[in-house]
Amino acid sequence: MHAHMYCNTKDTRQKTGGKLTSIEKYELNKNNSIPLYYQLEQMIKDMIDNEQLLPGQRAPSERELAETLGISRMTVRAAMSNLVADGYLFSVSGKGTFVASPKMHQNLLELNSFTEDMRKRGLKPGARLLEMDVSSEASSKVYWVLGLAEQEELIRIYRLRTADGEPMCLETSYLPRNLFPWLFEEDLESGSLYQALESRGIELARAEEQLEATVVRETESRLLTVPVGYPALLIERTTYTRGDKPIEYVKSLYRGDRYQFSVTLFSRKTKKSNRL
Ligand code: 16G
Repeated sequence: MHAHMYCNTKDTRQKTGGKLTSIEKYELNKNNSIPLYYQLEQMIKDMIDNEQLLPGQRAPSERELAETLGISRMTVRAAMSNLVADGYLFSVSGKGTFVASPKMHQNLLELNSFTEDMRKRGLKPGARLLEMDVSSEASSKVYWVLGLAEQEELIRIYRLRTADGEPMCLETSYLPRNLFPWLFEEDLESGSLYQALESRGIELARAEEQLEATVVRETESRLLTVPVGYPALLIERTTYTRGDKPIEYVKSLYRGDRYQFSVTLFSRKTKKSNRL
């Protein structure tokens, strides 16, 4: 049974002769101030969470939803297109709308490499090395963050990261060249940058990250295989060694439809008291 702000469950067993289909269990609340398209979005997200709709399964059609819930097709269309834009559904032209795979859930408290992160999920990590060069023209911020003078050389690594072959994010990493001259010999397509660093005795201790909402631009759209203007998350990371030396500055553009980030927050009082 569900109890939601947007819909009440309705027992239609009498009407359907004992069969209770998933949409028929729901009823949108037409008298409250929450727009119907929004209520419908929540309802479909809920059906996905409850596994009434499974990844790869066809979503109920526009007509079916409109008729069963007694709302206009325009309202259904608005909800469905928002769910597509947010990555919960995807449409295949001529075939219909389907439920997307769940978003990647990344815990912001762990310092993981992309490779580790994908392996933990049982996915095959991959990379396409788009560019790798020695750069002396990065923005002043990069030099400042890495504690370098502006004439010093940086190694710039631009990679498209994939999970089971599907593009996930675009990453541009900068590392001081004088510390890692051997990096050019590493295989950064099938291998891991962090593993390469660790195998040379460089222990990564912490990273500082900033997250920002953005949209996908043209070149990125081709590489990430999503339309221009698609929602994305821009993450800037500075990674520090055990000796607290900043050794990596990365800008990553994650597909907004495939990622979800989470963090656990503690109350300031938690440390002082263990009371419930
Ligand atoms: C993650 C890191 C990135 C690092 C990469 C190393 C974020 C936002 N970024 O993608 O800073 O360079 O892992 O991955 O988490 P690799 O060891 O698989 O090459």
